[in-house]
Amino acid sequence: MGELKTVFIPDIGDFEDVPVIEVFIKAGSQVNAEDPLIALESDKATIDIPAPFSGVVKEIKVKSGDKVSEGTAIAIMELTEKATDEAEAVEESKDVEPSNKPENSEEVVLDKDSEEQAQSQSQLQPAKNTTTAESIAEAEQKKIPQTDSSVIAACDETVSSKAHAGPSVRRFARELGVNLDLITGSGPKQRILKEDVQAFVKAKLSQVQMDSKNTGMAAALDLLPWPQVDFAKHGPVEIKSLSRIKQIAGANLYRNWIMIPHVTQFDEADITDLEALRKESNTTEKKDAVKLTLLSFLMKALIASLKKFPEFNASLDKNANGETNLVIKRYYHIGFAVDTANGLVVPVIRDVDQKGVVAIARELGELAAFAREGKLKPTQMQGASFTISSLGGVGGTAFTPIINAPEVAILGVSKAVYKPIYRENQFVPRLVLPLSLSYDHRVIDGAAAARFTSHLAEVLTDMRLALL
Ligand code: CAO
Repeated sequence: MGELKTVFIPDIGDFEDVPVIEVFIKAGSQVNAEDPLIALESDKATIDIPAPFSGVVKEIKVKSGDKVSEGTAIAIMELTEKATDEAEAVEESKDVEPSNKPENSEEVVLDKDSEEQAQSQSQLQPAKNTTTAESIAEAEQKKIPQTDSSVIAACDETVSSKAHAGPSVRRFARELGVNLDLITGSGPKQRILKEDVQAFVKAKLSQVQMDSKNTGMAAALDLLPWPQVDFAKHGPVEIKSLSRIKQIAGANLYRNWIMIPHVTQFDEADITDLEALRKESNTTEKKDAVKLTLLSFLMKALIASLKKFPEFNASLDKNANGETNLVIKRYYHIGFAVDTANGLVVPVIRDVDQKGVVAIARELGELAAFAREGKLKPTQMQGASFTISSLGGVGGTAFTPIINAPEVAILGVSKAVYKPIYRENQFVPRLVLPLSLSYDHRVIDGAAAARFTSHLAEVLTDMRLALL
């Protein structure tokens, strides 16, 4: 049997008669040095009291609700061999460096963590080569706008004192300059773990990068700086990082929105007959046949319009002399936006002009399924000459899609609805499909856009025109 040692409440600063709010150990539990034994809640802070050494808990001397002060016995532990060394090391370090003793008890047992902490902190580093926590905190403090003060107010213990976190996590947060009050813990009883602090810092760093991009852009365009709001001041917040797809798509959308002078042309197509044909085909086709979707007919109709108006199937390009040319594509690869759980992806059906509606519908279904399962290959998302974004299955009457550079136009489609259309001296119910065509005004004039959507509407109304 190993040596029995009593663990006492260490120096907890000026606190006296602090209530025990949680006991983490049970008689017989194996405890490692630094594992929290009990949690105390003073009027200023939630403090975890960690085990000073590893061992087996023999007897617990406190329970929830007890009031304790420095020197109160917490438990009797049987030291393991490893623990004997640790206990001696703790004693020695106290003897050798009394002047280094931290001001409050939370820090007494923290030094063993420092190497591990430095490692995790270096993983959080941006591109720089420095590895210390100080450099990150310093960088963070320089980068985070000063109005966001509560994020970097962690050194002020009164700010984050109510947060439920252990001493090593508190110190980790302090070193990084993080206000624990802004973090929702993922541990038991929302205890803040080191990983929560790391995730928070990571999210903040990417926000800072975005902010500095915005600041650069704002300065270049002589815009007002982006508003800096400490949202947590106004109510509870949750920080969520964006999916990889959203980050990539977002950067592309941002560039395209800023760099392309967009105009959106709205129109409507009477698809009553087309829908009747589609429904009939779907019922008369064999059971295992592919379902013909509106989008597959739309792609076919689109090819007729792109052939009639080639500048919509084109890209701007600079030649070696820096002159801008229009590259008109004689291929028809159509991208279509797919809504997935992780964000928007755009698979591409190649050579749509050479395929029938059934083949297009089959490929549409397969690519949309791959997109949702995250199985699209990069080659299946490349080479589009024009893109369609269909929200028809979702709803809405119109929208302004963002052009997928280097294309020069994108067709948005909303939900078809029956409308009263005036024909031969009377109103008749017709199924009307809303079209929203965004185009690059450097390449396409408004009149050309109106002609394009009118033509597309005509083809959708009478698909025989697609054969001509
Ligand atoms: N009007 C009315 N109904 C429509 C319609 C339209 N324009 N388009 C589709 N529908 C109907 C379909 O007929 C289908 O109904 P049934 O099952 O009764 O036949 C239902 O809506 C669902 O269709 P769907 O959306 O699953 O299939 P689809 O071929 O029309 O579209 C796809 C496939 C991949 C484009 C679609 O699933 C999708 O992801 N759309 C979202 C695209 C998007 O997010 N765009 C926004 C980009 S900008 O942020």
